[in-house]
Amino acid sequence: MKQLGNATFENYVGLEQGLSEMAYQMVAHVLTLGYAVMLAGLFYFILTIKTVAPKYRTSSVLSVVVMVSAFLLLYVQAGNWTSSFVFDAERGRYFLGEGQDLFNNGYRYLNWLIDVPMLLFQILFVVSLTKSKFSSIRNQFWFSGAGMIITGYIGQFYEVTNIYVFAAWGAISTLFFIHILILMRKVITEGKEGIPAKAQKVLGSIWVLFLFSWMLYPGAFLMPHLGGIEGALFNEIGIVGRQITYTIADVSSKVIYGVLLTVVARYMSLEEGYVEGKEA
Ligand code: RET
Repeated sequence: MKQLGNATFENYVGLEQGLSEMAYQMVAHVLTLGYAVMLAGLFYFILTIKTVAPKYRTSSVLSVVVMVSAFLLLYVQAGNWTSSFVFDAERGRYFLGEGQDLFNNGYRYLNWLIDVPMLLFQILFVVSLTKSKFSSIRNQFWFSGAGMIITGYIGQFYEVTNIYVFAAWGAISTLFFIHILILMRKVITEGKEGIPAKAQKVLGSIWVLFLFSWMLYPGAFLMPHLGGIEGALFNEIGIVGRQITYTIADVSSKVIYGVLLTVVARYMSLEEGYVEGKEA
């Protein structure tokens, strides 16, 4: 019998049922789409930096940091996928390759360890807090951001071998997540005070986008058990579903979020009389 240790469910499916051509390719393609979008976003944030007043530019710089790290890690994640599974012509399916690396989503988690604090920090350079202290919110964002990711990272190793350990780490991670949601709501509510109506509207959309996109991550974490424990999604549908979910979440929480923050900063810059190219 083969021993897969703490491998994630993708490997168990790849060992026993194998993957169809369509499932294997859809994952390869969606991972490639993910890093391609990050590269495109990188250019967007560099090229639009001068459309906002200097005090808002740290937000664009942080988006650049996020794009570079996400591009590299998603590129490696895609390589991990294509090297883990090998096509078996006799059975007409892809199976876990003999002597190859196993597949693990850990690259993503370590990417989030950089990106989550950056994304949370970023909004503080666009909005002005009316009651809360910048340093206090920043430190709480970083503390809970890192806590959420590290506990989730440990948990994901147990998704097949020990569902209780998996659930326990997931629950601790969720507590940090709730703390982040409360903080973000506060930041957006305070940030809306006294800014132009158009900017207020976009900030409102940022809150909705934030809620939607960040909730997708725990969904993808739970994916193999969403159709019942080792149930209806413990197969290639769950595998493809997980990578599509992660990709939608990544594009929304990093790229679209950054674009919307640039739009808010642009409205505020115009309101403050900033004219592109005419800097003091
Ligand atoms: C985990 C573990 C299970 C419980 C929860 C999680 C939340 C993850 C989140 C990740 C956000 C990542 C982002 C990355 C952008 O680069 C860790 C899956 C609640 C919310 C925004």
